[in-house]
Amino acid sequence: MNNPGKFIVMEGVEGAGKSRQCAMLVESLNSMGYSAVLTREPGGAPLAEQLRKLLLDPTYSPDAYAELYMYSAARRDHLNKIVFPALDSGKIVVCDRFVYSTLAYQGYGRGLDIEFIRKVNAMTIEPLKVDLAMFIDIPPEIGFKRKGGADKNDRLERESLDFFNRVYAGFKAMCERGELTAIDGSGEKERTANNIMQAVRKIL
Ligand code: Z5A
Repeated sequence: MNNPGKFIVMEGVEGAGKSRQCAMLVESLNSMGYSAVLTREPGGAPLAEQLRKLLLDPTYSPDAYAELYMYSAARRDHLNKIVFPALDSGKIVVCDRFVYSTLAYQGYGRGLDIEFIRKVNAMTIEPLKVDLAMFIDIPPEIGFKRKGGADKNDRLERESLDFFNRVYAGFKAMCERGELTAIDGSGEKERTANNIMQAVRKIL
């Protein structure tokens, strides 16, 4: 798919500042005269948001394969309902988390085979092309400190620091492979936003 629009992804561990940075980026792009929209995964569309609630609810305990397929189902619905139409109309879509989170959490974190996840991801997003995928680099301990600790009502945030360190290592491995562009997220929000804009300008 040769998008008339652009598809930009922001990844990071909990508390890296993704949500804040995605909102700041969309605001900056719109003030520069582009037409940019903000969305997120899991979620972003009505059915996908319902799946998000189920995925984060500590009542349930899906195994890694069940998680993989639920995130993928939410993703396909989100792409069909929100992302493809926006890209077709020439918009810049900024997405808070995407397929790299599946590799990091279900692959490096939960231990599913990375190449298998890559195949599922490729089939799920067909024919989308990602224009830029960034990773806000903050280690998990700092992310949780920024948030004032993990949210115990969130099924995933109940996981051990060991799990989040594996997730972080997975994101770093994707940066080394050139799949993700690393953004230093250790400074003030404005500094991180400047680093992000430098990367985004290259694809505009
Ligand atoms: N997941 C998965 O397993 N597989 C998948 O395929 C996908 C997702 C797509 C939900 O994600 C969960 O789904 C997530 C991965 C999994 N699991 N967990 N755990 P989410 O994106 O909804 O949840 P989150 O990652 O936990 O988001 P978050 O905690 O809101 O983090 P954030 O968006 O990166 O941060 P933020 O809300 O913008 O900022 C957090 C705090 O830090 C806030 O108080 C800010 O004011 C502060 N902050 C931000 N920037 C700074 C700087 N620069 N300095 C100081 N303080 C700052």
